[in-house]
Amino acid sequence: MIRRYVFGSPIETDAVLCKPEAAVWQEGRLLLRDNVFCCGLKEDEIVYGLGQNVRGINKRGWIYESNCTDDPQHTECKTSLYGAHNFLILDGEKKCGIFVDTPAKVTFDIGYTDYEQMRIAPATPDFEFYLIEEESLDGVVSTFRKLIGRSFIPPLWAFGYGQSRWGYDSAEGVRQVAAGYRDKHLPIDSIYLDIDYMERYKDFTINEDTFPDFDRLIGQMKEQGIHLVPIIDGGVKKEDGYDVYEEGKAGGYFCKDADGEDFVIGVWPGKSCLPDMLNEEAGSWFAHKYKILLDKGIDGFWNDMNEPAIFYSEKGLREVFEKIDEYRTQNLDVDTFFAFQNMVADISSSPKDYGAFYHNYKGKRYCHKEVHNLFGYYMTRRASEAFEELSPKKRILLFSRASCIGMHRYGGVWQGDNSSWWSHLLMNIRMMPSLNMCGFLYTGADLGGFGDNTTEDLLIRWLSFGVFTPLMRNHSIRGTRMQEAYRFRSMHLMRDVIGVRYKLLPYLYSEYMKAALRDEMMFRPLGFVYGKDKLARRVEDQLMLGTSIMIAPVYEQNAEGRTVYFPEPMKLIRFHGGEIQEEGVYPKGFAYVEMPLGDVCVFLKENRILPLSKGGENVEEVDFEDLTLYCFGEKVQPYEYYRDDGESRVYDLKSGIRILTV
Ligand code: MIG
Repeated sequence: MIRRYVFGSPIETDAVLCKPEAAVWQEGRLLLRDNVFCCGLKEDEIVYGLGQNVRGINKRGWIYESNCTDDPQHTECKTSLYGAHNFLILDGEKKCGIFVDTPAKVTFDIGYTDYEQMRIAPATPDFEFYLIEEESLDGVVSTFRKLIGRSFIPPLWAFGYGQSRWGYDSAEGVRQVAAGYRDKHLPIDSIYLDIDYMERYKDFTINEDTFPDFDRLIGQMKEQGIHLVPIIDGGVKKEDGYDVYEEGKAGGYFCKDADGEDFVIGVWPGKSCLPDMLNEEAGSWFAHKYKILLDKGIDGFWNDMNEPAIFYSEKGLREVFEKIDEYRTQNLDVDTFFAFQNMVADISSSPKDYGAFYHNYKGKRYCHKEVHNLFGYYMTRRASEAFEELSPKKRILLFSRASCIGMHRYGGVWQGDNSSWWSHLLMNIRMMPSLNMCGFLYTGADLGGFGDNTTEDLLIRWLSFGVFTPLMRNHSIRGTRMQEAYRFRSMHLMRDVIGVRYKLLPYLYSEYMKAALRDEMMFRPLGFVYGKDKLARRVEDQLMLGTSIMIAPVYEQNAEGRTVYFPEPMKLIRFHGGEIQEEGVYPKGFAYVEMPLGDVCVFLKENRILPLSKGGENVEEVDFEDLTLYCFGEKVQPYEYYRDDGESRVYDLKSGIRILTV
């Protein structure tokens, strides 16, 4: 059951495709006071959702904000990351979903001020509010997902392993990475190009000095079964003679300040302008520039800096310099020193700047701050819509850093600038189901960690979880320890682990596609499946993956195994040294399971089938028909195995699904 309420005059986000008729607000469990929705939370009530955010799968006990933010310090004290995902689920006696549809900020106080209270506060009085009630948690999710439309479907090759780094600054460097993998028989399907490939960070250009003959590089990679995936940034360098800038200026495609002048910000290339992604004409103009790369044979992109990140605005910078001059002559004391210091530190992505430029969206002018959360969404949507036209037959890989519900139809998300910390591996695990609820199925984190130096064991453990995430990409920031798999002493373990991905691929793709086409989750918290089991509901570090298996990754330094909670009897399937070992059945309850570095363990449910392939060194090599079916139990249920060509844009559950039996 869905109820839709309209408050004030909301700005359309296009998050919901088919809107039920609006109802008149009636107080039930939720009370509305001064634009704040409040309700009590029962002692054992769990609150799920909010997509990409800090902290647990159960969001209770903290305060969150939906406010797309470029902040690379993903610490527990934060309240938002790159996405604005305003959907949550109350798992009390009744199961109830809540979606606040607005492009502006919303604050979710989920038992932070008072553990027994939830308060949802939209920043403006104009928004739509959806209440969903269903029998089960899965039911709430699928009703919500039907409302917001089918999730993005990437090409099959995008389920392969990818290597990335900010700092592959020449074609030669990229060739070395490819050779590093291929020579050592480490499986790989893609190499990502960060801003290094561009000429002075200009979108849709290629640095001719460091990447001469780019077309040849793409061809050489293709021959080795590797896709190159370039980055595209949200800001366009302001430079006379640069065709993208000139066209954007002439066409009036950039966001304007209050005086109607192009709003100038500083990002990677220095002074830049922001295409008005929300505007259909401007956004589509920008999106058609991807054709320059598509024409070269590129078939995947990642959209970055689209919160949008702003290092500084021209005006903000001027003000800071003026203020600094004032401070120069002062005796900086406890008040003035920190004010002085913060003034420079707070110059980036400042609320002041977000309030200083405008969009032309659906025929109206809006200040950016009113529609802030739509920028990354629309950048990605416009690109995706252009791809349908430019590549009608072939799917194109696309994922974004900033997002908002609605964008899930057009692309995936990566989880942004995490760090090489064990706690961020755990955060990656927890974010998967939360994002799935909100429609984001194609997602993953920077494996090994983006910021700070990784370690061999952290990378192996992170890859051992990454083998399950649809986006499986190792990425890191320049200046840190290199983290390509071939650089480590235990390269053979990396090979084993990455190899597991390719054995799992038929199952993963099948589960992904069923989740997408049926509006379901691929990763579920245990409480979704074992809702009556009090212990299962509290598990925050194990996940159900599809219909057949549970996973319980190791996320602690020096651990040689871990305690696993079994909500029902399950059989351990262990990937070890390139082999697949069937081990014992664990009864319901807790058990310590040995998981030495390099082993990947999955736990198979009774009477379910896990199909595994023989693997391969890239997706193309995997034989999706030559499967071994693993199972145990007396009444093994048939497995719905989904397959398609992995490339065309026609999806059909009926013709795609085949029943596997033992
Ligand atoms: O502000 O392009 O999240 O993945 O390597 C840094 C450089 C800009 C942020 C992305 C990261 C990428 C980096 N970018």
